[in-house]
Amino acid sequence: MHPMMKYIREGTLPTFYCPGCGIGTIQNLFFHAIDELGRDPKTIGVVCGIGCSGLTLSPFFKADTLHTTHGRPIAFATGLKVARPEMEVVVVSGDGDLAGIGGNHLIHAARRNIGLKVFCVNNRIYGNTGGQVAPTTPYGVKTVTTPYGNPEYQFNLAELVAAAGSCYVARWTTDQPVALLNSMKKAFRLRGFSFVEIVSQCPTQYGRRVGLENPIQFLRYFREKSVRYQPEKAEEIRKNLKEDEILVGEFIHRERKELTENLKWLIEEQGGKKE
Ligand SMILES: Cc1ncc(C[n+]2csc(CCOP(=O)(O)OP(=O)(O)O)c2C)c(N)n1
Ligand SMILES: [Mg+2]
Repeated sequence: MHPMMKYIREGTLPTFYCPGCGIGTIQNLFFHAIDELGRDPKTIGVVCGIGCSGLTLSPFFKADTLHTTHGRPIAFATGLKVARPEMEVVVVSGDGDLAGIGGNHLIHAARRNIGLKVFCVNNRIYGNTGGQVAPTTPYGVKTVTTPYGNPEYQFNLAELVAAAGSCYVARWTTDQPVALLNSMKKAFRLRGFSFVEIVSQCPTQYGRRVGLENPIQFLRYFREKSVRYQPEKAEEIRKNLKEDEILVGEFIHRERKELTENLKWLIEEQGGKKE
């Protein structure tokens, strides 16, 4: 038996993903991350949104997985973390779910520094619903809803969440599995809000519209276009970054007191006091 099968809920394989989808790599890395950390799935609560990426861990992961509504996994996860602060609460969902309809929840969770581990699968499109434009779709790309090319500019998710106050922010593509695995593990070790943006290939809905319908070719594209972030050269790297290049690396790693710790202090230390 495959060593990761112990984490898979019976009857859920094979997955329903298109051939060459990046989500398989992400599932594999997630299971390796908890395995290497020796985590008991009973201590992890997973909250999922709607979309192909929203299904990364639900129904597959044999743990408490809460499948919620489109755009709302962070809101549900906030409730879970506040009610059960000892749980490690993980949110896995897509760019459309977390940054489109759910964008406000994302930035406020980062600002509050609630201890969620958010893994955002950014395939730059609404994949599940047939390839509509997302707030992460690059300028000029043709989608179902932008047949003449996207007239808008995309969000830089990692920088958005870093500016909002996240304790840990990293971005990798599915072509950097070891670095991505390490970032997932780091997110598990940290108490505060952690955000890992995973730029992933969607050969079916995104790739075929930009000439990357072959998944191998897609991964090669990620390799060629990835530029490694170095904090000591941040300004120079950002200045020289081309429109189509992908800045990858760890952008933020800082400690701040986490929201449920602040709430505990409020209840225990201040709860009995009255003005
Ligand atoms: C309130 C609501 N609006 C719209 C939808 C339709 N819908 C389902 S998934 C989705 C987009 C998902 O995109 P993303 O989060 O990027 O996931 P992907 O499928 O690309 O992995 C949309 C618009 C919905 N289910 N609920
Ligand atoms: Mg998407």
